[in-house]
Amino acid sequence: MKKIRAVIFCILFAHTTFGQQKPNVVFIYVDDLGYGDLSCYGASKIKTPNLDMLAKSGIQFSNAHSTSATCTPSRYALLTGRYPWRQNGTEILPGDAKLIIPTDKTTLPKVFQRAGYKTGIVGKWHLGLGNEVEKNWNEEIKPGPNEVGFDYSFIFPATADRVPSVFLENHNVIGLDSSDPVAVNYSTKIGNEPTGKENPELLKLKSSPNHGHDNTIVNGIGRIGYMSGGKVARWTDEEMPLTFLTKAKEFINQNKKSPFFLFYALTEPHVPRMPSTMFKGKSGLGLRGDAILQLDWAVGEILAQLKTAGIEKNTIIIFSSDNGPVLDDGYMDEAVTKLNGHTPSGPLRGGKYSAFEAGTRVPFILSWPGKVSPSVSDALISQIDLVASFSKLLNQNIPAGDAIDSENRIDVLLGKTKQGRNILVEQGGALAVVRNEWKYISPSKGPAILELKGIETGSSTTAQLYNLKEDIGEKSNLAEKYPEKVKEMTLLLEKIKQGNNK
Ligand code: NG6
Ligand code: CA
Repeated sequence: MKKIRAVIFCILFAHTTFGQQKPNVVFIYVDDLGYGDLSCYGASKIKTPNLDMLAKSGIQFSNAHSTSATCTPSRYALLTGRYPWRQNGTEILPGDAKLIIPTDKTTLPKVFQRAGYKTGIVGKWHLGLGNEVEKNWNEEIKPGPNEVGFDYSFIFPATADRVPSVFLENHNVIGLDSSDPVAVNYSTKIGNEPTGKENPELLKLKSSPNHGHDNTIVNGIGRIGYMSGGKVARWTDEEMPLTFLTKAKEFINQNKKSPFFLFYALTEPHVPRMPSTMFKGKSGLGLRGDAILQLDWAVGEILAQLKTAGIEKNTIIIFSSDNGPVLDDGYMDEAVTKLNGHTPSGPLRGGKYSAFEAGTRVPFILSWPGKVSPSVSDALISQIDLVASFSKLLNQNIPAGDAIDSENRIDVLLGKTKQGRNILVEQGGALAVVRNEWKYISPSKGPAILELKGIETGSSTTAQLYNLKEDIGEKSNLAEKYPEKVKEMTLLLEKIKQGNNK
């Protein structure tokens, strides 16, 4: 009898929490989009109607963060629930790197798998593939996304500006031709194809001086790293949005009857910005602005697809970015010259690569039609919290020692409370820790300004202390005024580094 009662309770509980079925989750992750890049976040020189609509129908967060100001560490943290600086080798990876996510630990997609979901990733990966740097790209490559929790994967290995410029579906490069094998090298030139350095006249998008991006030319664009072979396999940048969108839509359609988790990782507006014809010139802000219009369009297409599949009411959509904005990140694409007064960082200081707020404070929108009421939330929240939060929502236990930095904040995510984290570590060149309104940036040796990119890194050999409540632009360093606070925050950061934060 007791058992029957428990079963009935479980059914009722599941019913009230989820309605008919567990909700699908689509996580849309864009690349290098800044806090001020969307019109719903205050941009006036660019209009992003689809994201504005998503924000209006859901919760728009004003204090949400990636863990880091670059891609690989942010993605590592999002998937593992561990701060990336706890593990060596989590910095920006080359395109031939080996997998850095452990295959035997809890990951975000594994949480969904354990709860009976079908899981898929479509888009940018940048977390390494296989067990070796020197690998044969013409054979099965594993471990990779499929071994860390994704039932289905359609990815490119690293960044759009790094070779190999090919897609992989599950374990294989798409479009392989045994008579033209793919080879990759990050230290010496291979094959006899032109490079951006030797033949700059062949480039349709010029590389910025002194940034690199002048190795093998693929589709008229100089890349980081050398590749040879795979002529048929190579991507066309202008087609990439449609390629990823089509795969994402297929995944949604194929899994519409079972709950699914889709990680849709767009490359926009990361360099090289080479949007498809229908967006070129449309923003008036150069190719970076056009790429933002393109990603907004892709979001609209996903919303439409969910509607067509009849599952829009039972799908949680989360939209965010892996790090803050940069204008010149290696190509002369008019991002700087046609900025036209647009402010990618909004009111924040810094940008991509920076320990100042613009490095990690990013757009973050969650919508769940009918379940989550529209609102804005200033709760402090991190992408690292998704592992613990979805574990809670789906009643999954996290084995001891896994996802140690992830906090269950599902009530914040679903708008039931605005009481978010009290403490968060942010990673630029330096580590910073935030507690309530205080932010402390630890002393570090890196350059204060990345001259080529025009970004303030937040690095300084002396301590910095800011009051984010009064000074969101981090203009006034209060370290000398409040030495006790500096001491307290220094100790706090040390404690978290030692793993004593729980
Ligand atoms: C940098 C690249 C930059 C970009 C970045 C990765 C140079 C000079 N710059 O090293 O162009 O690719 O790495 O961006 O090589 S991220 O968003 O994937 O972290
Ligand atoms: Ca990025």
